[in-house]
Amino acid sequence: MGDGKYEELRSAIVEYNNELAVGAVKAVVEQGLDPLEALEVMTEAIRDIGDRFGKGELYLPDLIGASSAMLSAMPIIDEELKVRGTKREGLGIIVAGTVYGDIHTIGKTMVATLLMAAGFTVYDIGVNITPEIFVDAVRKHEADILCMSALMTMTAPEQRKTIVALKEAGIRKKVKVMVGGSAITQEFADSIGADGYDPIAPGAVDLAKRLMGS
Ligand code: B12
Repeated sequence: MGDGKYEELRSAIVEYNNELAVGAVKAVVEQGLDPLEALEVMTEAIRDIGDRFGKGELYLPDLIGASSAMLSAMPIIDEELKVRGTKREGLGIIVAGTVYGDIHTIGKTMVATLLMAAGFTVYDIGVNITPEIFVDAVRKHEADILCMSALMTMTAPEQRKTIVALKEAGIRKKVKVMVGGSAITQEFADSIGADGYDPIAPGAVDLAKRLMGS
């Protein structure tokens, strides 16, 4: 993949340029190139950024910028995969979001980005997400894991409500639930019947792998 076909796409991620990322992925599709290769290029670029963040060479805004560029291009890749009838190989499908009443996005975006970089397919559905919207997203994307973030003591109970909503929708057994955010503790996670908790984003990746049995 070092033959330059995807150079613009790579640049879009490392330059945190959402518009360029969308344009580059559209060009990939128009040229009939492989959307899975494009995804791999973006994943490699974001992995580099994640590594440099880990070494202290880059900072949180870099991680968020790269993640935002990748996320803006993802719907086009997904659409093309659907058209081609291709199933994306990967570690698993994850729906991620911050709970209802809570607009803190940074930690959730970090977790989503690191999960993506690790090879999971991640649908980051944003912040202020109601239990109903979480349930719909889990159904729509046939998620293996639901990843919920909550930063405030006032919003932490929304994670419990979402787990109840998954049960009521009859899909609790089909999806693993992992929870986090600075308002959450292991004790709380256990008390609401979550499948896993971790206090830090890199731990979230190991946790997701464990939940997938890999
Ligand atoms: C930045 C910030 C904001 C920004 C958010 C910007 C944005 N777009 O995200 C703004 C200014 C908008 C904001 C608003 C508010 N905030 Co604020 N905010 C913060 C602050 C300073 C940092 C949060 C943050 O981004 N941390 C960095 C990230 C990387 O950490 P993190 O989210 O915890 O995520 C890490 C882990 O928790 C984990 N993780 C996260 N999610 C998940 C999920 C899973 C599954 C796993 C495994 C792990 C995991 O991985 C991440 C990386 O290690 C905190 C202070 C603090 N100590 O947390 C207050 C804080 C969270 N805010 C607080 C409050 C009260 C508010 C407001 C109500 C203030 C107000 N009066 O308006 C509003 C709430 C608005 C709303 N409805 O949500 C309180 C909450 C108190 C509480 N315990 O309930 C805090 C703790 C500040 C304080 N000490 O009072 N806030």
